[in-house]
Amino acid sequence: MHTKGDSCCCSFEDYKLTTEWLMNQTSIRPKVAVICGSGLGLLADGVSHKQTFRYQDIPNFPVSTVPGHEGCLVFGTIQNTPCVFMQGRFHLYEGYSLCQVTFPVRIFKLMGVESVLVTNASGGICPDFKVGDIMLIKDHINLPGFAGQHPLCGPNDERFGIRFPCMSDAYSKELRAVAMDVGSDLGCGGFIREGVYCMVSGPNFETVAEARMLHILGCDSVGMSTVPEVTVAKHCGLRVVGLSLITNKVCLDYSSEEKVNHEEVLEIGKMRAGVLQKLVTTLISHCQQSINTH
Ligand SMILES: *[C@@H]1O[C@H](CO)[C@@H](O)[C@H](O)[C@H]1NC(C)=O
Ligand SMILES: CC(=O)N[C@H]1CO[C@H](CO)[C@@H](O)[C@@H]1O
Repeated sequence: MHTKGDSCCCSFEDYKLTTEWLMNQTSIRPKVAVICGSGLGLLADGVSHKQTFRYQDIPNFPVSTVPGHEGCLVFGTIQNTPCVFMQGRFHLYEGYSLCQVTFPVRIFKLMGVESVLVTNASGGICPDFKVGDIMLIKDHINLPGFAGQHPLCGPNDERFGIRFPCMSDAYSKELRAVAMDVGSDLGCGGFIREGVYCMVSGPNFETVAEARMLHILGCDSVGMSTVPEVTVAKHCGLRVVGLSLITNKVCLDYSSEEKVNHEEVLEIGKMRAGVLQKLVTTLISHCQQSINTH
């Protein structure tokens, strides 16, 4: 068992116990897991045969503390595809260790999940991006990882994956293409983009100088999540697709009077909730089909 702020890793037995507990409580065997970002918890509303577990009731699960993050695992089916939604995730800035942040991903793996869909709100750095754009994550920069804050540091458990995993293709090219097609079919081609997501630890938003640095480094958007979960998912062989909703423009200019705030992030999340829900729903069934045809 882990405590908040502790850097300890969970043992395989901890992951197994949580998995077994959940599999005892639900007969749903999810194939797709969706991690819902800030203000995007409503994505689980379209689920049938819904079964909800509060994080606090699940053995070993960390508990979420951010407003707008509900803190539940929702099991159910979407167009006959069994899936699990994580409503509310764990952030480094809350004081969780990266083992805790990524704990649910390994539970998903042990439950038989094959694809993970991550969503997040992020700040747009690419000057062409507009508020409300949906960015398909093509690649990422793990800035905390550069400084040793990496979820795979420590003894490697081969039951999950190899010591030195490849990260150059973390975001499934195939699923990105599917997402692009689905997006245009839904008539949102105009605001679906592709780009590089950069993770910072937060909790403060970037300074102007930091934002300029990220721009120079090739980042198209910046946020405080997603990368640890994706890294652990890729390590254990899960397919990943990442959608980042651009909820604000990061300020690259000292003369600008605009200030970003958390309420704004939640507001834009609500505005695009409908479109994102359709996109996610359609993607889920495509994830499943493309696995079945492999
Ligand atoms: C799951 O159910 C089995 C059979 O009832 C029981 O033996 C086991 O202790 C349960 N495991 C957990 C973690 O609840
Ligand atoms: C869910 C999540 O991690 N959201 C974060 C994504 O990035 C924005 C912008 O930096 C943060 O405010 C959110 O907390």
